[in-house]
Amino acid sequence: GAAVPPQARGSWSSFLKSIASFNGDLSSMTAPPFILSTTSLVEFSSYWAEHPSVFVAPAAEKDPAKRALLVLKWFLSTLKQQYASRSEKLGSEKKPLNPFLGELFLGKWEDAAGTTQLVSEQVSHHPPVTAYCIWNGNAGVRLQGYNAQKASFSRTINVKVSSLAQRLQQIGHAIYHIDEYDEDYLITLPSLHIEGLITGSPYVELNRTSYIQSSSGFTAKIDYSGKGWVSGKKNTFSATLFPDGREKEPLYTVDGQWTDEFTIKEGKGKKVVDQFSPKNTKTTPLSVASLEQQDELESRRAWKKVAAAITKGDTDTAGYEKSIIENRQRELRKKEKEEGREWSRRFFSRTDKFPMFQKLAGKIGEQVNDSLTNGVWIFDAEKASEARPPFQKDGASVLRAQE
Ligand code: 0T9
Repeated sequence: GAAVPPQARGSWSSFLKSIASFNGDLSSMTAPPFILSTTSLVEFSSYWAEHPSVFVAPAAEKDPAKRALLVLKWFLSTLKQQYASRSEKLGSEKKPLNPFLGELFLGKWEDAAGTTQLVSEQVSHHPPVTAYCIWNGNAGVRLQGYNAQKASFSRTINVKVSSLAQRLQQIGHAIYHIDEYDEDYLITLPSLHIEGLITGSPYVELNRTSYIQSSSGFTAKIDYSGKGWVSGKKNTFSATLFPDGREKEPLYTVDGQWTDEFTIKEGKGKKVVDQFSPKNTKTTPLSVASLEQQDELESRRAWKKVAAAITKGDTDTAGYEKSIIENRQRELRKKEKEEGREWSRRFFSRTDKFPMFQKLAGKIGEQVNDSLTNGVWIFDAEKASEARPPFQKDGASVLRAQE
């Protein structure tokens, strides 16, 4: 494989052997240094709003069906950032840093859409679960969600192709809320698999189906497919938006590639009404506080030394610095256990009731599976308002960045 550095070939093939026989989770395996990323998984929540004006657009639409369409358009517009941006930037998917419990990633986007704010917190370490809330106060929209991944391995041996892929089911969900219409959209997450493992240049492909269910009576169904054996383009999807229960009568159809461009058509697909090009649309950079101004639990500050060592290719120092973080975490857990308490999450709370979720999930046959995510997590505005700076006392909608 061309992507594996010559000196790493041995370690890559033993890594592959270990994961294939272990049949388990890549995130828990020790991977060779060349495939390590300096970014923690807690940062991935920011992919939901890298086009802030697309994120807030639904709030300005008066027609309920068109509003649901704009929510679908925004969701589709996030896929390239979510699933292909690292491969594009780094040449392949890399193994993210595994966040510690309580790790935070805070930031904001400032652009034509005003200020859009992000709070992401690692709410569980075993299993790893990230919760997030993203909101824009001017527009009155808020996205909150939490997620974990469940892994399994598949091996396909074909006459020409021998492949090893990791399949990941995403557990958890997101809810997009619009204040003006008091409307909620339940977003389920696509399954994915990681290909390119044999050649050492892993990348993500999406598969199966995901949904967006609105409280206003619309369902969006998105079917994903990749480059098939014979034909088909990579990163392909086909989506329909229909009134609940009337799948055969779509109001809109969206087709294309989530990395390239897609077209929105009316009804079963005649008249083009809109299009979007993830490929040609610039993202707004997220601003985060400088390292000195960050809280100790903020990701980039906490992982600073590990990241610097990875960048230098200094595996020993990276391992040493990582063990300092891990030992500290072990001590904290031990102390909590002795004192009979739990780590208190800064922005999220565990809940056993989430009526809106239950209501919308029922319509698309989804279930809450809290056993895989160590609970169901919701943004806790009260906690957020009590949190230390940069969170101000005057309510959760006011998150000011430090000057
Ligand atoms: C939520 C997203 C998720 C996180 C990542 C599977 C994966 C960790 C989870 C699902 C985001 O909203 C969307 C995008 C990409 C997903 C990651 C891709 C990936 O490879 C990792 C896993 C855990 C690995 O690190 C595999 C290691 C492999 C690249 C080489 C050994």
